[in-house]
Amino acid sequence: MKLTKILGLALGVAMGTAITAHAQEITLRSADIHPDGYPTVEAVKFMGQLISERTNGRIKVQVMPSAVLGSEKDTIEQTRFGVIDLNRVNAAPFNNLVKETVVFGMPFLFRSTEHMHKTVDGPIGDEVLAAFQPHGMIGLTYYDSGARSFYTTKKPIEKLADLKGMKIRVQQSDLWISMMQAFGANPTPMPMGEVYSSLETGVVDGAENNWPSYESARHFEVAKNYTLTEHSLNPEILVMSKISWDKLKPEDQKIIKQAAKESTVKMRELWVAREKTSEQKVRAAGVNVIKVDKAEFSAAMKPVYDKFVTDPKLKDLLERVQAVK
Ligand code: BDP
Repeated sequence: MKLTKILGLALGVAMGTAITAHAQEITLRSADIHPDGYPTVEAVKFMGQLISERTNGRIKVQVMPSAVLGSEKDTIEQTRFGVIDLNRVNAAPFNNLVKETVVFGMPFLFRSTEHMHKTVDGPIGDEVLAAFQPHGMIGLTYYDSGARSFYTTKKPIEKLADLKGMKIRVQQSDLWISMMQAFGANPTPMPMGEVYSSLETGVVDGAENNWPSYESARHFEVAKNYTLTEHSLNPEILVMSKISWDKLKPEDQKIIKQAAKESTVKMRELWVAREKTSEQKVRAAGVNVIKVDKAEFSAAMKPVYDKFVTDPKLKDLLERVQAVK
């Protein structure tokens, strides 16, 4: 073996798992808790194809779906340490670390999907992506996540008062814990992977999510009442480890950033279709879909805004989001 090859190999090992033995070829591992076929997973695969084409196969993306790399909270840490290169996570598990992400999760903030798209596609979206950098991550792009609504195992939620004292699973975020308290519920934070059995065994009385996650994770089998509160349009965020990013040449960084943005367009098409098929599937399975007076739920959210948007910078960010037409 030539000395240069030995050196190359040693370098590859020293630089971590992402760099393969052939010094020029890079495989970026991307985490997702959703399975193959879910729009977020397929969008990152699509991004990988674009990157591979545009680098003549030098850089590839390998999506590791179904939480094989761990829960979202764990994969965020691994991403910061460069163990995972790319990570597609909902904005909520970033809340405690990257304060700016709190704004997008605020209940009943976005008036519509268009409002959310306009916000994340514009300068505000870029500003929040840039806020990841001091925390060891590069914010690449946003994906849709529809609207989140409640679902319960026994008692259906027909009005705000029904939530009183109910044990509701939430994502691991202080904002989401407070939101559930403001709804009158008893929040139980846990990773997505534990929700099915927690619903089944009665550890929680309910949870909340969009149609595709409710269907894909099969929560509809054990929680058959779906109440259309649509309390948050919190988007998904695709990030890259800053450690992995810094190993790349500026031209390759540009290719990745561009491919990520293009994958958002693809993702939105996949999302619209999946929302429909997921809704049809759970309705066909006999789920009890309940309409509510959303104003009543929204009016209960003032304490959440008072508690989480105190910092003048966040207040300004929130007001700018509200002003997006
Ligand atoms: C789904 C998000 C996923 C979250 C999950 C959850 O796509 O990133 O992990 O909700 O509630 O909608 O944990």
